[in-house]
Amino acid sequence: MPRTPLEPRFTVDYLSILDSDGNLDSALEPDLSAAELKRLYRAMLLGRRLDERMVRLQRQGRIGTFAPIKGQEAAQLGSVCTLKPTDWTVPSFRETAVMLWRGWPIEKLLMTFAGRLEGTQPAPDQRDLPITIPVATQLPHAVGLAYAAQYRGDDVVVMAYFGDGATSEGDFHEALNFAGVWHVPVIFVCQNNQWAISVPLKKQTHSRTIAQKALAYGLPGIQVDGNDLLAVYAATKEAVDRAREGNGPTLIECVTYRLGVHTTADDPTKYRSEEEVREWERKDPLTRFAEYLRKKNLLQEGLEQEVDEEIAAAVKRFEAIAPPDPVSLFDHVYGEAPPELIAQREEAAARGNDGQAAAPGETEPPSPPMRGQRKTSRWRN
Ligand SMILES: Cc1ncc(C[n+]2csc(CCOP(=O)(O)OP(=O)(O)O)c2C)c(N)n1
Ligand SMILES: [Mg+2]
Repeated sequence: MPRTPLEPRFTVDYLSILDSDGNLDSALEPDLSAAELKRLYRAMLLGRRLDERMVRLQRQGRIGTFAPIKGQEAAQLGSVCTLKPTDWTVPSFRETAVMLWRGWPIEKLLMTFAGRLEGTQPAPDQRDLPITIPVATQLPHAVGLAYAAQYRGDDVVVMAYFGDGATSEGDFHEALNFAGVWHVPVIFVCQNNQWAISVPLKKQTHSRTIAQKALAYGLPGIQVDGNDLLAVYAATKEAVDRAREGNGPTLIECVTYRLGVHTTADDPTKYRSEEEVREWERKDPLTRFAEYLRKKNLLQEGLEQEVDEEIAAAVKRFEAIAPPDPVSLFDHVYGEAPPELIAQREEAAARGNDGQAAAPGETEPPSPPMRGQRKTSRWRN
């Protein structure tokens, strides 16, 4: 049966500028100044060293569950560095390097992962949404922010971050659809790190690329080597310029790899091979960029120590902050707390900070348990 090919014929491009062997395509080399390159490398190193430190802090029980970024520094910094402070970022839960670049103090990030509410709150003038744990739910919010900016005529671009696993959620598709229909200034940065906890990419999608999903929604999509900061920068800069000029959204797929655990509660040896990890370690974005800088004579001596000292000072400040009142655990769960929760809150308040029942004569909790005996809450039944 004769058929007429529809025009335009769709294509998806792949961009790489500095490959894993350090070969540079100098015709595509972005125009970044020495100062900008040095700042970016410092930010990558800070992201990496803080990441390693945070894993250790979690292992020592000094912070709670944490999602490391190791291996994804180029994808995060190559993209976020193209924004102005007046633009918006919309993170998922694995964007430490993005947040550092946007000015989140280290101790605030530590507070976040220590379960402290104050850590999650952006400064009043900061245009970053807080970390989002429910996968992909931040994406419609990002489109909403971009829609508002367009409606008000503000010079604002929104950059939303998410993973390969998020592309299987309805929110991802709804966000891309609305972004396309409304032609709003939003950049979708997918960090395709090959895994969604233990689910590999091939079980996530049968598409050859994630970038091509943009075509279904009428937006440009590009796949880049996400471990190549120069390629991520070039692709994102183009997308941001396009969005700022009123020419709509873009989906950028950064092909990268999570070198570490999914979170500190995960054991990846159960589902992926050592060889696979070794293979990606060879493509490490940090060593690749360091080599590029070394060739330009821009690598600063003693930088690692300087960065470690910055982290150590922040850890000290974090640990000097008074612990939270345990009763605050009950805050912000419900708009209007149900009676069971109010009763539990009162019981906890009567126990005081050490978690023990009040002494006779002090306020009696409703049903004091024996010392060491676990009290079953009504929620559990
Ligand atoms: C809606 C929802 N479903 C399930 C989870 C549990 N969960 C947390 S992270 C994750 C995998 C996410 O994978 P991906 O989007 O690739 O991001 P990555 O963790 O690799 O950065 C899942 C299923 C969740 N947080 N939210
Ligand atoms: Mg993933």
